Amino acid sequence: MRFHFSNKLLSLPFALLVLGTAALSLPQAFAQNANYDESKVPQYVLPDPLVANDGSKIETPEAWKNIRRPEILKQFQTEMFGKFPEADLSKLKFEDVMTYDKFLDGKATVKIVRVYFNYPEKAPKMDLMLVLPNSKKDQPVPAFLMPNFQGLHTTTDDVNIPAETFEAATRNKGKNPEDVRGVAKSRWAFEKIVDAGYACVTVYYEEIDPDFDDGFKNGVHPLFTNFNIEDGDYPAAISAWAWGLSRALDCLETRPEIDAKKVIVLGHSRLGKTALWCGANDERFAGVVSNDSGCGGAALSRREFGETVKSINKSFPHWFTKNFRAYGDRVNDLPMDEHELVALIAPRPVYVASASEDLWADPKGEFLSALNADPVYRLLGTDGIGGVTEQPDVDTPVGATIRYHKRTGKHDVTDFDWEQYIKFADSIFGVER
Ligand code: GTR
Repeated sequence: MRFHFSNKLLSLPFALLVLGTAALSLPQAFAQNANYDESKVPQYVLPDPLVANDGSKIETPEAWKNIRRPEILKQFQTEMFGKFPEADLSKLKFEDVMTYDKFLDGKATVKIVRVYFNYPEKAPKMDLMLVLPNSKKDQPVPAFLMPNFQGLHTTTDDVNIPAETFEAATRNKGKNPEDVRGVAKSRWAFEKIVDAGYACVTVYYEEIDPDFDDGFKNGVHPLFTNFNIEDGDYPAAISAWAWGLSRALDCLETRPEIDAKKVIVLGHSRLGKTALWCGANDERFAGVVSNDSGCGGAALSRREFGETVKSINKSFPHWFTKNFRAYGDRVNDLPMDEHELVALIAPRPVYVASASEDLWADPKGEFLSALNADPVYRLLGTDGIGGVTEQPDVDTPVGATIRYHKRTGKHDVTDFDWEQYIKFADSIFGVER
């Protein structure tokens, strides 16, 4: 980056601002200069999920299913995330790698199952870590599927969990794998999950597609042979990660330990965007949880509060399609907005969660997406967001088939979040406690 200063411009505050900003990463600089003032949110009109492209009203579940849902799905594919490729299931192979039945002082068994996407080629592959409740041995259990950010062994201090997936970790380059063992453990409430009778399945997301802009050459992208990288709707990184999670479900469908009709896909932050997109495309998932997914996830693009379409495309060009970049200065021209991403999950239960200090992800915009998906959920015969009309106070979960909370605190996944997701799963699967 080069700066040209005229003498007139080079005032001390300006120079400090430029130097200060130059020392920051691109996302940090955007975050510092973003709008966090509710009174500056522009006027906007949301696209109506129940009005078809030709202007006709969608009044029946059949019309939603056959006309409107495909239209909205196509808008997200074309303008935002890219296509969601079909899988060549004949190329998938699953291999048991490890079983360890003394996890959590014997409360749980960890199984690691390797998924080859393109067998007999050994790469790319991903390792799924299944944390299974020993109290439910010999019976299939419902599961949360949640990708992790830094490798399987960062979810726990237990040295029996191998650090192999670390190799793929672009985030961890140059570090000793053991130095990051357990660094993310506060995000993984394994004990609460297995105590409640659920399994938790995780995969290191960069095994599916490394998270940097390499022109879509690495990860699973070489398998997307039916698509042209130059096309504006080429499946970008979020589509690739979501596609990988669908392949994880393919694998879980073969596992006697898991009730694959009862899998909830859950993700935090960029992986919350991924969970929403995965659940929108893959209707086998019984429910979806978006934890602090923000811009490109649950937050409405038109609010331009916190992270914006313009800044996210500059910071992370590889997450979205080329077509999405054109909307940076004209979000109102997007044919869709993020409430319709939530609506694509209908009638299946969805949970949108925010954190009070996570203004970058626009908690209010996340809530408004959940709220504005309600008409679709109601048309499909569910109780939608359960009559909620206002964003609730902190730490007050609300809703019905669509749920929402704003937890006190920062951008993170905490025990409070997990307690709500377990209750959400209980309600979906009819578990009484
Ligand atoms: C931020 C990005 C967000 C969110 C987050 C994350 O830098 O701006 O959209 O995805 O990263 O995934 O941790």
